[in-house]
Amino acid sequence: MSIDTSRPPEGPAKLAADFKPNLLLGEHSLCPGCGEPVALRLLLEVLQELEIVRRTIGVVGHGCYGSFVRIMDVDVLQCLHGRAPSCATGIKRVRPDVAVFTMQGDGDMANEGLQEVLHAAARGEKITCVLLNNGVFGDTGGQLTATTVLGQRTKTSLSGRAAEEHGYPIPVADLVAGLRGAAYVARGGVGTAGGVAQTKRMLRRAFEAQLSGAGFGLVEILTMCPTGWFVPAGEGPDYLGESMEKVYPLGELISP
Ligand SMILES: Cc1ncc(C[n+]2csc(CCOP(=O)(O)OP(=O)(O)O)c2C)c(N)n1
Ligand code: SF4
Ligand SMILES: [Mg+2]
Repeated sequence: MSIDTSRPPEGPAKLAADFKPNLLLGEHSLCPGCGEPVALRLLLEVLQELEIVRRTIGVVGHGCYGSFVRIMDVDVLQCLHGRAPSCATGIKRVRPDVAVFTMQGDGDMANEGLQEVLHAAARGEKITCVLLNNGVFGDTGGQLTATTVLGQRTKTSLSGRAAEEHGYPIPVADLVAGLRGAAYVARGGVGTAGGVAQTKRMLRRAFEAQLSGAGFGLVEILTMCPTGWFVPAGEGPDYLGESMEKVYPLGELISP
């Protein structure tokens, strides 16, 4: 099918055209229906709207989102799996004038480096951690992570996660919200239009909390991984709502 580019686009195509991705250097290479590019877009929009693009440094972990370092026009470094909050701590302490964020998956943050984010929050580091939670190690083929919900099928729990065998899922945002040094903690999701708008507001508030010196911020974002979930791309948002959102309710847990 050929696309008539002489006419203004409608609907979702218009939404995409209206976005002036001057912070995006190219197309992402993630799967159709993946939620992580949506989260990236929200993050970039917030940096633009707060006018802090040129004084922001990101620290990216390892997962499918790791490839974003090639297409985002923001200063970023990629660190060892799970270690982003410590790298971000170092950057922020040396450069307190910049805004520092991490972008990590659930495998990266909750499996490989849970102590990192907990200690950074307990220390009250003035950084913003962004957790892209899809309940699987997406990049390595869809294995179970610490956030996989009970009953969820993954490559390493083909009959569904069972508490007796695999233990219970870890609610990262709830853990962090219980620590004194945390100033802003919220959980959003990109499975619905309302969730996308809410998540963007959360990201904005988290950066505002950092910029005002209030303390540590975490925004957990539930993202679709249709490939790892064994569902067609178009069914990812429904699956997200029926599985993960039931276990991980959306909303702000603490705010300044
Ligand atoms: C120390 C170490 N262990 C394991 C790996 C392999 N590895 C690379 S990406 C990845 C999956 C990350 O999953 P997640 O953070 O949830 O991101 P997603 O791919 O789901 O977006 C793993 C296990 C690695 N690179 N380094
Ligand atoms: S495997 Fe999952 S997280 Fe990775 S790009 Fe595909 S849909 Fe996204
Ligand atoms: Mg993951």
